[in-house]
Amino acid sequence: PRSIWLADYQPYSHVLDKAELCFRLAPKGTRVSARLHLRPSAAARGRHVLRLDGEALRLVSLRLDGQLIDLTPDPTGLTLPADLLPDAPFVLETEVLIDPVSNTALEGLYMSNGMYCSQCEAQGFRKITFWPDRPDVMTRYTVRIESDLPVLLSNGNPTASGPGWAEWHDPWPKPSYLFALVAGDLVACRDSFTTMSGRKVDLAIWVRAGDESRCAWAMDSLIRSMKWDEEVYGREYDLDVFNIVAVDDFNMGAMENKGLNIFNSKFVLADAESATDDDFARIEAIIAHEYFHNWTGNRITCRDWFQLCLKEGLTVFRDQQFSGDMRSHAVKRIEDVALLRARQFREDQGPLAHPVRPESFVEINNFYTATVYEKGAELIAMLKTLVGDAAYAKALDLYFSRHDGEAATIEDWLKVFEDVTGRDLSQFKRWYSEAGTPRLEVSEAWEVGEAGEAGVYTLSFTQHTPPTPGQKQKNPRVIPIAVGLLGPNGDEIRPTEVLEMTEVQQSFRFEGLTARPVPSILRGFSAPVLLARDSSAAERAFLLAHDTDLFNRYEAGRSLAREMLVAQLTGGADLRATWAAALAALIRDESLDPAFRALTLRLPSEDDLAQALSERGHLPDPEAIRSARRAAQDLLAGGLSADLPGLIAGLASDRPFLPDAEGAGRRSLSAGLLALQTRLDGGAAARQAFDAADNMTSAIGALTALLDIGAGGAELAAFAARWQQDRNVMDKWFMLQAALAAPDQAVELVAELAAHPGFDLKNPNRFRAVFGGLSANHAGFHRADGAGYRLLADWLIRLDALNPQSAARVSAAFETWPRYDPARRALITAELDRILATPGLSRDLGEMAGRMRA
Ligand code: DPP
Ligand code: ZN
Repeated sequence: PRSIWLADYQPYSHVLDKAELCFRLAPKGTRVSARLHLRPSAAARGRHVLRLDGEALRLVSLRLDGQLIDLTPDPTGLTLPADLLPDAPFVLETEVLIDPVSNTALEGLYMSNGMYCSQCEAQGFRKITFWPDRPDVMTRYTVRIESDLPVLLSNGNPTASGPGWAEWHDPWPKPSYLFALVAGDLVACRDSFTTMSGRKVDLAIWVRAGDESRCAWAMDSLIRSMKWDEEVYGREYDLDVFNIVAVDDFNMGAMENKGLNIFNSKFVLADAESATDDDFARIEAIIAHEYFHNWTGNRITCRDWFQLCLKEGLTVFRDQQFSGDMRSHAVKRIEDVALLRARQFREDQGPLAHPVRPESFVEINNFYTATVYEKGAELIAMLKTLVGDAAYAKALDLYFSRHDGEAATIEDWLKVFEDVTGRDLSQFKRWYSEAGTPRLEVSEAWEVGEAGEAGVYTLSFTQHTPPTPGQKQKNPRVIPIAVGLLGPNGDEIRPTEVLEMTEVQQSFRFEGLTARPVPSILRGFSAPVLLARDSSAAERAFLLAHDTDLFNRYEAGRSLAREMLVAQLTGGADLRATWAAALAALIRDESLDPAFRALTLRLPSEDDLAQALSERGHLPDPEAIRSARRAAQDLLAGGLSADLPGLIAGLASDRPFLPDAEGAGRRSLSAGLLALQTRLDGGAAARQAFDAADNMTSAIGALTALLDIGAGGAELAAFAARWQQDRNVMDKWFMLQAALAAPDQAVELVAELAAHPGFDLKNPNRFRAVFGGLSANHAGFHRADGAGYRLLADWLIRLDALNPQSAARVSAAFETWPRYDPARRALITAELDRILATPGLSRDLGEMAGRMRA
């Protein structure tokens, strides 16, 4: 398959002035009629061929200005020769037949539990009808749907309906990837929102009968999102209705189609009994994310798919700001950075590393990555840090006014910041074009003053970015480094200041100090870099106790735990006592937010440790990592044994469950402590907690603690008996078992779960629960005989035949292979080769396996 290059971008030959679509829905033969009002673009005047994309379509008829024409499509579309086309506006009418029932790829129009549903991002619309399926071709759509199903939805505003039909008109020009259609037997949870200019918007969340009681949180989140975007970004909603639909079979989390967001049901439905605090937080964030796309993505869209980060990085940044405002900024930042490191840093260090704005792709679906999304959001955060809040706000206002209704680029985005601030951002732009995580080394110097005089403290930084696939040479980046200084007694003696590094090597002096300070570097994680600093365990413990920047306080604990474990695994100094004492003090400190304590209590994951070892040039041994990590948990549990029952009891509450940040924090710390207690009491407390749980968070916390010590059989059975009819809840049951099975049992257990009657290869959530669970089980997946690799490859090949996009996504479990020992490397690459040799392999999985193998 061919690579597509950013450098080859060409504007489209024609302008699409408006379009009318009619869908006559039938499960195996849906008839789609399209009328495209086209004219040659100014640049292409003087006749040009017209190329329309189209895949898996049966062309019934094609008419040009009413005249039937006889053309045969090729496998990827239809070309109308130049001599057929007028050099003036014309109307092209097509009629095609499509087969939603057979569409297991879940791209285009498909069926899920008797409901018709569409997914068009990135290139699904070409599976619905012949079309210029590219984001820079925007037009106004009128849609008619004919079906006996009671609920018929599309984008924009409803204009007319009758028995068996409905019509919709979207007044806002949009690219085809934002098209949506839903038809089904659905019920609505309704509310309304009055916008800042006083327009009333009807809100509806459409679900299956029986799920109405689980929509309240999503609706509440939607209303808060609409209000927040008005208050913080001045963005008002622009249609009479806003519809959300929940669907069980969905490749992504959710989709921001104009006025008709479609959601994976697990990111909509929630109540205390069936959803955890994490689910509630994720629903709030994703509802906000998709809503925020209405301006950052829909009103201003992307010129081409290389600009994906333009809408995704910015919208992730906006949803992170929103969640921080709704909850705790420090806690949210800690969680976001943990995710960035676990997924994006991992991606950057392996064969799938790519720039935030890639230069080429074979299948764009393979670039909906942590790099484009999460690192893309970090770039926005850095820009905001560099220019300041006021200039950021001005730049965004200019972006919205200058580019409303356009398909824009990263160049356009950076230009508004340059115009507002007068800064030259050409060096900053390297963050978009160069892949890889810069490594920032720090050294320090202290010059004591003469008697009675102040001393000078100097921080020196060196940046280096290792080569990534296709990019050997790296250039120095602009790195905002937020630094504060603490005095020997723990008081802050210099508040946070942002140092702006632009060179390979740079020093910064702090004058007028009376004693040697302790530096708190990269506060708030002010840049997505790897901070390499040889500081002592004592200094990390000091910062864990005193840092006034909560993120760096957490970071001190995390790095202390990591250094302690790395030392255990590589024969370094024994730091366990320092670590355990520092952490125990923090856990007992009831003046600290429980959510913060819960995050700091969490040890680096086994995968994090494998990454840390590999960064230092060691081969990670999955079994040894697991043992060292568990031994550390035992040590901590032992040290806290007298306090645990009291601490846990102190966190209990008689109030009914509320999914707020305060309650979530308490439950999170309680679950962390219960996991430690379970290592001491064989599961007695956890069993009690499971039986007493009146909400899903507490039940899952207890079950996790039990499974982690190899217990929990009875609880698993009880859980399944209660929830077997609930797809989303049962995903947790599948996932937890796979992720927490003992390493020597994980592969067999996962094979059994895949043979379970509840396993459904057509449901992406269930596949991810089972096989994402397997790859999250670090020691189990990396079993020395390669059985884990073999099992995953077998199932990826099977899934690929049905759903290439999901298969490709899960295949990234193999991306870490270069870290491991030669035997494991050989086993993984052999599985990648086996995948590559599969006849009929998809472009999606083929590109992923090929890049991992290159
Ligand atoms: N639905 C995905 C998202 O919102 C892709 N746009 O990020
Ligand atoms: Zn998005």
